[in-house]
Amino acid sequence: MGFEQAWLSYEKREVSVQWAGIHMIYAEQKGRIIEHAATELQTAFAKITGKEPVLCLERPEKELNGCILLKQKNGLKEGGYHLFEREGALVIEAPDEGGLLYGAFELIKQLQLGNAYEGMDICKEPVMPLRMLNHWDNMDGSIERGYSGNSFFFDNDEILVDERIVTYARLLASVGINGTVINNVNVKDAATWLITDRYFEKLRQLSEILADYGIKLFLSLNYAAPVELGELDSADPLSEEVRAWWKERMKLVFTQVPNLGGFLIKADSEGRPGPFTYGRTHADGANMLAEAVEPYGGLIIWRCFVYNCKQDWRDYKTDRARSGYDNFKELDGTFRDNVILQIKNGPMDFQVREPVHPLFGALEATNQMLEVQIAQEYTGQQRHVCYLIPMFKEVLSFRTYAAETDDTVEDIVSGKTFKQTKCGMAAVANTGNDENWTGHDLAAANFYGFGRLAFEPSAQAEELAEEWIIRTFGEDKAVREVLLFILMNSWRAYEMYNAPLGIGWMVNPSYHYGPSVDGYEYDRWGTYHRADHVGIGVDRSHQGTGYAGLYREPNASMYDNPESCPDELLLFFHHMPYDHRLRSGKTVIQHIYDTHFEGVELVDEMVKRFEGLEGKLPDKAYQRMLERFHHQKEHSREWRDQINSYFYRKSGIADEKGRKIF
Ligand code: GCV
Repeated sequence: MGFEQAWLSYEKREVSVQWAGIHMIYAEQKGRIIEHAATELQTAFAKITGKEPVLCLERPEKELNGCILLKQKNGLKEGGYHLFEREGALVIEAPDEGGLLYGAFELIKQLQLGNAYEGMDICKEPVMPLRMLNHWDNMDGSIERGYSGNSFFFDNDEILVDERIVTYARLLASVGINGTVINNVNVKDAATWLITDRYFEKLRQLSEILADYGIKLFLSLNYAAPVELGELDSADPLSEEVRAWWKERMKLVFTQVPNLGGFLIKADSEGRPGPFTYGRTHADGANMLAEAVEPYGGLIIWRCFVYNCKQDWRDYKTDRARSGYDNFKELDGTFRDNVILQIKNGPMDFQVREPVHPLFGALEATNQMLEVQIAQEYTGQQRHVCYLIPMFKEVLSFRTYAAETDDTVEDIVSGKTFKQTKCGMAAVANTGNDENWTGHDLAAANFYGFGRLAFEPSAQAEELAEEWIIRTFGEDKAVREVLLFILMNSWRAYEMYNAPLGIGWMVNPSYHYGPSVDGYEYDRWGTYHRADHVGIGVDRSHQGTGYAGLYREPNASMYDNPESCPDELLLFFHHMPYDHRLRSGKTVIQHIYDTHFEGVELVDEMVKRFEGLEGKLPDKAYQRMLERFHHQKEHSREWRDQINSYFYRKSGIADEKGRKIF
């Protein structure tokens, strides 16, 4: 299938005389990444300004006006760059090749945004060391929770290496992403064989393309590989035989695929194998693998998404939200230095609203990474628009109180709080082989925004959205204003017509799409709302599951008390009567009715404004989005009516405003 270039389409635009005057690009040092930085600049300038600058092999003698100079120079941290104008030349200085590439993309961004050339002076360093995508692509070509077509990495149990991978690598590098895991964390069947010679050659080719853009290839690993590959009858992490097997295997893998960064592991989770089978801990499992990859500089990224998925809904004490903390807190400080624990943003599973995961701030002596999901599994599956960067900003700015200062989630995963260097942020990817990469064209703003945010978390959600709009669709003012309005209101709108006040999970089981209030209520997954005729919510206070107490003070007390618990999370932490007055002054039930009516009205407004863009956007993109907006309009009504009717029927309390409820 063909593919578009997203924000790297480099459409021709009106530019100032100075920008148009760029005629030469010179890189002082040579190298595979520098070479790509220079050719990317050449292509971008040629297409945008209409004049192709020459790539110069010799340093220009004096006339530097109109030149771009790339120069390796120490002083900034890895991946950092300084881009400035000097006597008419544009200079990019960076300590390494990756920094030069990021500087080149910064320069292209400045050109696309039409910013001033003269006096340009931008100096940036990546805040998070690891900025990764996690693909949940299966080797048969399907994608778990994929909403934009099939995989472009795999088909029919083969690895695809083609032009699309090059564009993929360029897109990643252009926003600062420096690592990618290409296969699903649920490693089964052929994927278990990725660490065998069946796939080495293709993996090596793929990793080389990525390395050209400063990106490390990672793989998800099957913890039980020694058994499932038929070589051993145990995967016990303390068995000498098993340990020796992994050492040998890793030697082979890293010799054949030298650019490999390491492995991501989902163990003892949702039916996947792990060390629990042998009565061992997650630290035993992770450390065994870490020891095996250590000689090659490899990393083991171990997920904390571990919980009992065979729960009894009648059991009010077991709390899935506690499980990550309960499984990993006591292991703090016992992991090897090349292990990173990867923690989802919330304790449940990427709901539209969750509190921040309590492991952040609890682990002090363990490398850790934040995992978010830009694949919109629970947030509209790339059929509804839901720009998630405002949510990620809230997560990153959450104070954990693990220290007196510098204690936010951002501080922790950027290594500031506990002085760590192996940390960062990963996003479950939202790409597939659809022509536009992300199904909904506006979902690409999450792809773009995630990378930019991991590199520069101080960037504002609105600023990133605006950049993405201009880079993708050009400078038209109406396009910018309307798309910005839509993106910036989209998460709020989705939350309004979704499950109320932080409770989550009112979706059709398995698919996780569309309303089903009791869909997960009498199930085994630990995901309940506990609604009856009097009230709704899960008691996670000290009288309930005790979950609120897992946070440090003052967060623990704040969440424990319904009076101080933020409204938007009230039902996550407390079981409340429908007539309880929120801090907003509304009752719980009236809040449910109001937000569901207003959420739909907001969608209507978004769609109305969008329709005004006909003729101003590329036709194909307009039509693709229009179709999705019409669906969202209908589907948000379905959400509104099912949720409102359910709670009206349960509570018997009428809407104060007398609107139609079924
Ligand atoms: C890859 C949720 C999803 C699963 C996913 C899992 C995980 O449960 O629904 O599809 O599996 O999270 O993060 O491992």
